[in-house]
Formats: sequence, C-alpha cells, structure tokens
Amino acid sequence: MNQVPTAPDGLQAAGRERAMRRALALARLGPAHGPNPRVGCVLLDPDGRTVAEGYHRGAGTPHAEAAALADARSHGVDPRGTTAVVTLEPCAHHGRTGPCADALIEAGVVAVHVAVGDPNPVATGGATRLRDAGIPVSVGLLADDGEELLRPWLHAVRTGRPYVTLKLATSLDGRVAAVDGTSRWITGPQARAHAHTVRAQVDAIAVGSGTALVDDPSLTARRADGGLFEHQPLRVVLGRREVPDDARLRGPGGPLLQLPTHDLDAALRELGGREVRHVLVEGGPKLATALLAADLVDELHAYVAPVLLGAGATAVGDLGVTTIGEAARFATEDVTRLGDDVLLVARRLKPAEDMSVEDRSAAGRSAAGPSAAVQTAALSTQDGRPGRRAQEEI
Ligand code: AOF
Ligand code: ZN
Repeated sequence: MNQVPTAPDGLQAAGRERAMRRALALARLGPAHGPNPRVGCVLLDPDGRTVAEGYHRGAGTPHAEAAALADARSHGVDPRGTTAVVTLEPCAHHGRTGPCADALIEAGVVAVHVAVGDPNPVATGGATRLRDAGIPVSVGLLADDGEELLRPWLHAVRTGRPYVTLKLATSLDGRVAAVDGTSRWITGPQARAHAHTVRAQVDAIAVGSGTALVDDPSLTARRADGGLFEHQPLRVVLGRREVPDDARLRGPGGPLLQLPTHDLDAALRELGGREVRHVLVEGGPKLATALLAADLVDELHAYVAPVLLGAGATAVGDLGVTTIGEAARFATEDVTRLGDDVLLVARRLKPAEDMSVEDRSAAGRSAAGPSAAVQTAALSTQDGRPGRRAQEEI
C-alpha cells in the first residue's frame, strides 16, 4: 500500500494545499485597494479538518490570523493544537493591530504554513519569532498563487513605488483620436464599464496635466447607472499645468493631488510614500510614452476596438526603440471580449524573461549568459529592471 508522507504537524501535503487554496480564496474576499495586503487564514485540527477561517477586511481591521482565531473562539473552539495555514507570513509588529506571530503562539498553534514571506521591513520576522517559540513554519506553499494575489502590494513594498497599470483604449491601429481630434467613443459601453470596475479596485488614477486640461476628465469610478462606487481612488495629475477651479477633477470623487514634476520615478515614489500600492494611468499619450520609455509600466490594459482610423494620434509615441530586440515586451495574462471590443491584460516581463533564446541568438548574444539588458538592469535599478531612460518629460 502506498503511504502518503506525513508532515511533522501530522497533516498530509494534499490537506495543507487544499487549506492554502481556501486561504487564498478567503484573501480575495478582502478589498483589492488600500495600503494593506489581502490575506487569508485557515485553522486546521490535527485531523486536517477546518475549524476556523478568517481574512483581512482592510486597513485598521484585524489581520487574517487574528480574524481566524476570533472565528474559532466565537464558535467555542479552542485553537490550541491547530495548524495555521496563512497566505502571508504572520506579522511581528505592533502596527494598526497587534503582532499575529504572538497571537498564534499564545493561542497554542502547533505549526504554521505560509505561502509568501512578508517583505514589509516593519512587519517581517514573524516566521523567526514562531520558530524561536518552537513552532515549525514552512514558507512557500502555493507561493506562485500567493505572489499573484499580492502582486501590486508586493511590488509596492519591495520597490517603494506603486504598481503601475497603464490603460490604453485604442482603435485596431493603436490610435486614440481621429485627425480632427475627435475621440468619443472609440471603445464601446462594455469596455468603458469594465474600466470603471478597475478604477474601483485601485488606490489612485493618474493623468498628465495636459490631458487634465484638454479632456476635463472626472476620473471617478462609476457604476453602469452613473452612481459612484463606494471606493473612489485618489486622483493624481502629473505635470505643471494648473488644474482649473471649475475642472471636473475638483468635483465629487476621490481627493485631488497634483504633482508638479516631470520626474516620474520621484512622482511614483511620492505616491509610494503615501501608501498608494496600485496606480492606474489613464492618459494621455505623452505620459504613457514617458512611463513606457522609463520602463515604469508593470501591467497593460489594452482595450482595442475593431475600428481603423489610418491617421490621428497614437496611444504611444517614440520609445527610443530602433530595433526589434529593444521593444517593450509584455506577457499576455488574459484576453476578454467586451461587446465588440477586446481587453488584453499583459504584464511586464522580468529581465530574465525579457528575451527568448532565439532573440538572444539573433542579437548575437550568448543564449546561456546574461544579456546586455540584464546586466544593465543589475547595475542600474534597485529592483533589477532595465532602465531605458532615467527621467522622462511628461
Ligand atoms: C494586513 N492584514 O491579514 C496581515 C498583514 O497596517 P497594519 O499595522 O495593520 O500592518 C500591516 C502589515 O502587517 C502589512 O503590511 C503586512 O506586512 C502585515 N500582515 N497585514 O493588513 C493581514 N497578515
Ligand atoms: Zn498581523
């Protein structure tokens, strides 16, 4: 008979994995926006049965582990002897709430399984504290799923800059306006409604000051009936041109922040300092081009309409790319049909993924050794991405 290996905490691998999938699903119930990560936690009894669950509901509310312990007690279950399965390493700090590592130790939990280690310098250290108390901790169970769930938050905490999603709404030939400047509406109502649901999930929306002036956008997150979503992102205008007193940006919606700078890296760090984890950039072409040229875009949302304009402004201008090997490449995450339009969600490739083996050979570089782009990245940026140009004008 085949014996399934048993972990030191008495749980079989399949049971732990199932519990982690549940913890990830719980985490997704929390808000996507806000300064805090989405975290889920499941408590298992020695037979692998779930006895309590919890997830984090937003900054200032109990962390997932505390919520799971409270859930156990509210059902008259003593958490002593249980195993905690949690999507993020338990915190070790007194922040908006108490340290979860201590709460788990005091509760008598016997083992902890974590998907992703906590990169937050003020909160990290929970695994060490638990181990010092004699509680075994494993880190890395379903780590890829955990990383995917927390992608914007992890990026922001690791780099000090928010995760940047660039939205483009274009004709099939990549244009955002006809020759006479008319642009409403290239994409249809379903694409626009989708874009509003994305706005309701981010911390901030940014536009260049030229776009703020010319388009007079409101940058609110609106439901199909025109009503405002409960969460309204911070509205950010990048650049030096004044936002007029009667601009829609000053009307109902999230607070308005103008950053009168052309240094995009500094502007993003300023937002990072304000705990903005995810910013959606909505225009115009100058800002999009500058961000792409500076390699500061992490994700693309390209809403493409089956419309051809043949002439007129394009969504993205000159990126300084002169040969195909220098193209700003993204990896497709998802494709969705929205009425007549298509939404392509694509993610920036990490330097190591940046070039296929064939591309490297074609460019005359060794497929085995690091490419010039990778070497530059290691030297030029803190988070290891190739910097094309250090500063860009908006
Ligand atoms: C959460 N929810 O379930 C867990 C977190 O702002 P504070 O004081 O509540 O602490 C936030 C930090 O705590 C967060 O950055 C992360 O490092 C850690 N764990 N945070 O909001 C949770 N487990
Ligand atoms: Zn905590």
